[in-house]
Amino acid sequence: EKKQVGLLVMAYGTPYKEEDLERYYTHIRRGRKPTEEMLEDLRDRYNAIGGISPLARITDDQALALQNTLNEEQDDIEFKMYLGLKHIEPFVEDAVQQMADDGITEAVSIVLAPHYSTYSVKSYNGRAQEEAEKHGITIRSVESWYDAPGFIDYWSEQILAEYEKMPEEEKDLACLVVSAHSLPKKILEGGDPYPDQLKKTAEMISEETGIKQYEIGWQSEGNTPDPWLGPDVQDLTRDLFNEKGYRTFVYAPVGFVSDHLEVLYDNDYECKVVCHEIGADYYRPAMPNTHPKFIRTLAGVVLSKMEEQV
Ligand code: FEC
Repeated sequence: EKKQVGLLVMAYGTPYKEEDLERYYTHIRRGRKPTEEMLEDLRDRYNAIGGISPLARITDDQALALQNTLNEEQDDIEFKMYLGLKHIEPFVEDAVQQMADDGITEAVSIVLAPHYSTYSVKSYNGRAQEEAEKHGITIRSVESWYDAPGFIDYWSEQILAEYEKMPEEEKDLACLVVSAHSLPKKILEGGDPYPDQLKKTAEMISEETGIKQYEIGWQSEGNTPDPWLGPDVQDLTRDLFNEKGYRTFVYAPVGFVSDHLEVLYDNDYECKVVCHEIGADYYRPAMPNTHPKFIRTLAGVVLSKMEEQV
């Protein structure tokens, strides 16, 4: 009889249908309702990518593929997957409650975001731990996997595939923009590792691909008065064009793992518009989604976590 272990897969969440938009946005804003104007602006962005985001389906597929890969790759444990979302149901707490109802006492968790920050991964893990304690469930939580070799390999291959499309003289004037979601600058006061982890991901990709012309950027910053981590990828694009003479930009939003609003709109629409305006070429490698190499990488990360002493 195999040991049963809960596999808590946590991710951001997205509206399932247009009517979910307001409560979803309100949850992201910690309970403060957005103004009609803010809501309209967000609705327009979703409409520009086809109405709703493909994220819900992709997240489901990733979580299921991860469970199946884990169960195929070893014989001692049967992993049973529970999906827990940050901003819409099934919430992280719902998933842990369901584990308790199913009699799970031991679990491992992973967030579908590679870099650790007090704003993102810490909050997912904290919510999971708090709920788990109520039910006497032990959860081993993966904190980050931004440097997992398979993850670096995935991006390196996809990025090189984009460079393959360019004639030699275009490559010489191309810049790789490695980015993650911006966060309020105040995270830096507490020594948050987020910016360093993004830098490390970029360095590892540069080493593996041999691409030396690369820059770090931040994207998708929120609509709040706080100062956010910069440079923003759009400003960065203009500056690099003007100051360094780059004529081609390859965007690698490595802080995300799926095709969703922040990539399909913020990169594929907004960055593309900037490139168009200045007369530069735009490339964006494919997101990991359920690519087998990516899912196997996550499975490896989960299995290493299981081997650690609790
Ligand atoms: O539906 C979709 O396809 C896109 C889902 C989506 C992902 C995502 C990832 C991250 N966010 C992070 C932080 C923040 C902070 C704020 C914020 C605001 C929004 C809004 C939408 C939204 N986020 Fe998000 N984010 C996604 C969607 N995010 C919609 C609200 C409109 C807007 O500001 O654009 C600002 C909160 C505030 O206003 O106070 C902070 C981080 C990630 C990457 C890590 C992760 O996936 O957890 C960090 C996907």
